[in-house]
Amino acid sequence: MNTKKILILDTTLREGEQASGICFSIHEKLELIKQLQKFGVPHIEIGHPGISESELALCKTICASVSGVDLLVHARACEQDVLAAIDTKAQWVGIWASYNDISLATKFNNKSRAWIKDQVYAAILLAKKNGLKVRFTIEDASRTEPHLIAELGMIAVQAGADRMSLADTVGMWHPRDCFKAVQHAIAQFNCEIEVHLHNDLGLAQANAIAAIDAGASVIDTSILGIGERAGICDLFSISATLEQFYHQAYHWQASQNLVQLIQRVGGFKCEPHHPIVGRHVFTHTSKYHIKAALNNPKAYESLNPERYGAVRKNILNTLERGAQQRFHNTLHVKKPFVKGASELLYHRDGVGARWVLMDDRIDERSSVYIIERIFDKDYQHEYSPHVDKHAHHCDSVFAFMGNHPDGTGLTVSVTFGIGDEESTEVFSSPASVFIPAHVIHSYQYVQGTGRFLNFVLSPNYNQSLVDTPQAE
Ligand code: HCA
Ligand code: CU
Repeated sequence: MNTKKILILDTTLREGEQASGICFSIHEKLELIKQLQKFGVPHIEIGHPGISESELALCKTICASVSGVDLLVHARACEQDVLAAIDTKAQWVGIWASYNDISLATKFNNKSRAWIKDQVYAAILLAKKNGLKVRFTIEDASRTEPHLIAELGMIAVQAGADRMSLADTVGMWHPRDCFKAVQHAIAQFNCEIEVHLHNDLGLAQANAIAAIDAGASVIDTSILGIGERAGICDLFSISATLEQFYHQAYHWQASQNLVQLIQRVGGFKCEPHHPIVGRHVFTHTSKYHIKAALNNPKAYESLNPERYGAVRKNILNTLERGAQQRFHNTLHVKKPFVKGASELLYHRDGVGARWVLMDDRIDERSSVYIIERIFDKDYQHEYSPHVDKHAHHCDSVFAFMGNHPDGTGLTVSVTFGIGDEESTEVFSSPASVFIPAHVIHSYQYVQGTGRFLNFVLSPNYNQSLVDTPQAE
């Protein structure tokens, strides 16, 4: 059995942010790092400082305020990106380049391999001269011929790279081929080997295990596997597997906090059947299973829920086929309530009454927040704005309905964006406005009577809020 230390490098903050619709604020990145550290992740990739001044500032702040974990920043093989990486004071820079024909044609404007080699050599040298540890990634390694991997890898080693990473950028490796590529790399490069594996075929973790068996010692993960397209290896599944088969240990009491946090700041839900951390993965449901598991849980369990801070449940599936029964068991009629703005960030009590129609207080199972504001008389003259600009991690909707039978009767304005990008539009009801996640917005009552409905795809309004620039 392999007893050497396998390092998890979590890249939720860089790769994870390349998942559709995800963009973390600085506070969220810091909170994610804190929780990842509690779980026992020793190495964290935090972002790509070369892409903009604001990204650089963000990485600098993180490096200045985080300790006890090795931080890595991502950089293309060019001077500008490496200088930005040096500026952040991170311990590690992850420099990357691709080298196969399709990359030359689509990413490098048909530049020559000699040119790429020069870029890589100079970038690594610059980073090393400035005291950084260097991971060099061969992007798209899975579609790169072995002799090309060897050629570019040797340049990186000669320039002083401390670790070589092979990326299955498009998620097409068979574990057998991944094994071979890592084996070659170990033989050729005489340094630590890392793997970055995309999950397009659902094989990311199988490839990770093949890579470890071939000698790789660093595995890239993200929380729940988020990343470009189908994402990469999931932190929890990999950690549990490393515990089970490779003598590693993690602090599972921190896992549910991580799940809650990524759901909130990522604006998505963990699948109930997600390995280790999903809410149904330690529940036995069929009669036969429950009976045996009551005798001895091992009858139907390979993993002990206690190890993962979870609780075993036996919930007999009494549902009969068809919706009737299902609704009967789960439907509860609850009372909405009137509530002032005091409970909401960025709000003040403006004109009109405000009802909470649904949230996690009305029904703890709710996945939506709905409020209604009723303008029962014309408030034109006493109007004062009652909501500042804000943004949610999730999509939301404004709906305006006037009191006339055809929905007319209410005039409002909606503002999107901030600074130079701000725009305001005044319009008459009936009107519905879809607000994508992360778009900064607010609305104002102008005149008339009617009602305003706000649907937010989160069970809790305050938790759905992104830290907006004005709020910092
Ligand atoms: C990217 C591609 C990458 C890089 C991996 C790495 C990949 O930059 O978006 O530098 O370790 O999958 O190849 O994520
Ligand atoms: Cu990637």
